[in-house]
Amino acid sequence: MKISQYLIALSFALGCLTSVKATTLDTTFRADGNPIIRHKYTADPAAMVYKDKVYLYTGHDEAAPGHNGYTMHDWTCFTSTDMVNWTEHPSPLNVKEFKWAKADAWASQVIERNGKFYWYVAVEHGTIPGKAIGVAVSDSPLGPFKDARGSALVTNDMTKAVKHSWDDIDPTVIIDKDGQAYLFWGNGICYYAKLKSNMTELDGEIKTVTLPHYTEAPWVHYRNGWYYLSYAYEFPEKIAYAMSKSINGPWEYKGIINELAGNSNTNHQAIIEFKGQWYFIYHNGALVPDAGSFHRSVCIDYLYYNKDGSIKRVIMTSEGVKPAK
Ligand code: FUB
Repeated sequence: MKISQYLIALSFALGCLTSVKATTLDTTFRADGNPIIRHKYTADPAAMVYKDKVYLYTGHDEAAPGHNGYTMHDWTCFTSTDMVNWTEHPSPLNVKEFKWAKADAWASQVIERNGKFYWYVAVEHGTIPGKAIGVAVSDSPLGPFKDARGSALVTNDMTKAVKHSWDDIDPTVIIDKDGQAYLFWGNGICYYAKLKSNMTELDGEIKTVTLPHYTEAPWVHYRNGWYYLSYAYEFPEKIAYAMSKSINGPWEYKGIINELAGNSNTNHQAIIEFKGQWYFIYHNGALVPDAGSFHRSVCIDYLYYNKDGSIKRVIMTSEGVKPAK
């Protein structure tokens, strides 16, 4: 059996082992391995480290059992000081906050700038056919978050590189060392653009990055002189990545970092460093009774680098990670 087949089989095995457990809001719980959240279905993780705490924001899968599609109305927020003991906070953002949108609280990311927190989201636009990207802002990472513009930041009529209407999804934002912020996003093609320092307007043209078998879910991070652009590869999705010395490229494709995550067609990663350790945060379809592509669950495993800066393949585990010191 090849290593990739073994990992897929392992992932499916994990998917059969974990069942939903009840908890209440504002309670602290200890993650009992992967998936880390077992009282609801969570997807599309994005994580931010702020003042020695990890803020984990996720989508929320609420499809009726057997429904073959996404039902997603709001986003969730969990915090931790050690990656194992978590506190769930009341949902800080619902798609209803964006009056111009009509549905679909899809993938998102929160980033801090000058003491304000900006939450970039993908939603379905109410009047311009297709998906769109919005941005909400708050003085606290726990919210409440308010629509920062009263209109979409990116709409389907602004992007022409692919023909389908859901190419404007999965926003991720990075602020470069010189203070310039960049927004990356896209399904079927990876778009990127500069953001103005107010974080709520694009600054200049929308460009594209060519990446092999790019599907969606870009995430950009920086380490030791390298920029890393990870993304969902093929469909069903693995996670692959490219590296560059500049955020404007050229990007060199480096390979797969995570195999199919088990019982879910999609995968969606966040990569963070916390207390000297790197983490790979993703989702799978491992949580019964409704486990699957529309009932996903967030997991965390370690991420390691080689000496040349390339990333080692992630080993998905049922045990998850140990408390960070
Ligand atoms: O959760 C809805 C969509 O599925 C996300 O936007 C994609 O990244 C995929 O995970």
